[in-house]
Amino acid sequence: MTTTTLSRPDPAPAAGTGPKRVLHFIDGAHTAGTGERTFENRSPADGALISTVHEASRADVDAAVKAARAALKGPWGRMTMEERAAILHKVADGITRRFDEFLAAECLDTGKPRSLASHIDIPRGAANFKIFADLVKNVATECFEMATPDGKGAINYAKRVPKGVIGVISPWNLPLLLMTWKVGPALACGNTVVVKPSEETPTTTALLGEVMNEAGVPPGVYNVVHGFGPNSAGEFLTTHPDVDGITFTGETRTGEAIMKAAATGVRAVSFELGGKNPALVFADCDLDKAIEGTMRSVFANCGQVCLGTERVYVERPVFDEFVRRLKAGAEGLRLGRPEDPETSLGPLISQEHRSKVLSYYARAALDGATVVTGGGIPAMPADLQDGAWVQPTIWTGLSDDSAVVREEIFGPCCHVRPFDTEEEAVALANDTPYGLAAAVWTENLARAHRVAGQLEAGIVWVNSWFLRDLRTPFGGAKQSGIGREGGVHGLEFYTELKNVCIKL
Ligand code: NAD
Ligand code: 6OD
Repeated sequence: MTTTTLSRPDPAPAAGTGPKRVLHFIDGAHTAGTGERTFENRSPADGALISTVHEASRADVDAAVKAARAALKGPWGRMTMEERAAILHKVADGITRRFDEFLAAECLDTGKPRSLASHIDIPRGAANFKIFADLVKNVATECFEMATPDGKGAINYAKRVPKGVIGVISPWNLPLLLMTWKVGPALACGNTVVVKPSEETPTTTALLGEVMNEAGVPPGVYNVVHGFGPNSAGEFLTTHPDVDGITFTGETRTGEAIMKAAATGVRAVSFELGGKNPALVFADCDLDKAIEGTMRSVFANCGQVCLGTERVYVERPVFDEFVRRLKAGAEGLRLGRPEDPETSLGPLISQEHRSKVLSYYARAALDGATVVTGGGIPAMPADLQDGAWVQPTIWTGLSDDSAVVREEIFGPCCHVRPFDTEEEAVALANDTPYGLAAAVWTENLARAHRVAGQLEAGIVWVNSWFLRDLRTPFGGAKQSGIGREGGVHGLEFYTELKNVCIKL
């Protein structure tokens, strides 16, 4: 393996310097690895080449896992919880100190508006380390005293120990946020990690390696390998026999493939998967709030949020007004470059994803939808012609069994359908194989409790969206996930519970 002395891959090439290389981060150093293949990272906004990314070979993944194993047994494993927590606070501070670099890198890779990433992605990247560093220090375990025949008794107490080397596979929609959402608790619990970020968004994982070194995280605790899924870094990592657990965020179908890989060696998995999330808008809601929240839940991050709304059910008396106002909101969105403060909607992540989203736009027309607004490719200025732009889109009139209403699209679009009774609304919302999130808009407190209790979802928002205390459980029901991360709930995956029985 060739280890370069490159201090870091510059995520935002300065004007005139051209695209950079993004390397793996193994055992505390950026490295090109042994893999002979590279791939291009292109801007979704204008198609320009951002960087050339090295693709990990099986040997590179093996080197990363070995480094993680050595660090687990070595310095990281020997530290006290307090020492590890103090270092993770420094990691969070390092992200905050280099906020602008992270922001530029994330916006370049994803095309998302700076206004969004500066409020959500980067602050949460830092918070994900602090919250779990603080949390693990306050977790109690159980203790039972028991009687024994000799009358002297015994004490049983449970102890949480790190699970080991954790494979982290993350998606492209909120790259730093979702990757650190796993790395934070994994490291706080004393594990070491090998991260395989999405091939679409490699840069902030590489930059985080720099921050880890600056914060004093020992080499080998945090490793990154780049590449794709099948027959590439993703598969090499999930099939590696020395990885103790795999935490994955991404599509449900990918989760199935990873679960098969994890079956060999009976490794634990934690999955945050896809969704087809409903919003229920009752006539007794505050319509201003419902419109504002639904606008965000449908169009934020160009609809590429797993928790986003793609199915809106509106009680008939307010249906026409709701559709009219949502249409006005969608048509008021400003598509543009991430750095333009006026931009409220960026592009989709790639041309490939745009083709998928546009295939649903075509399918909606074929299935007889009324296109309230959008439905195609927007006219963009000459310098953005090669970007992955789509129009924000609203449909009505589709049948409940249309693929557009049943399948996750992951684009800036939704179908709006009227309902007449609360019972009908709940049945429609639950008519999906997914169970990630739901939103309920009502001013009736009893109804809010009643409906939230019946919805089959990991999180139900009432009169809000994307609002969440990070100490709460996060995950999906049905095909939207396995397990819960967040708060103490993540400890079920990131630690092993050991019982110690002491005969007195
Ligand atoms: P994806 O499943 O295509 O890819 C996610 C990651 O898995 C990438 O790093 C990819 O390279 C890797 N991968 C793909 N095939 C693999 C394989 N066979 N073995 C190992 N790794 C493999 O998902 P995506 O397109 O990056 O993200 C969008 C999807 O993620 C949507 O379905 C969305 O709902 C879901 N998502 C869910 C949550 C959640 O919290 N539930 C959050 C964000 C995104
Ligand atoms: O907020 C989070 O912790 C989280 N996991 C959000 C997921 C968003 C999906 O795109």
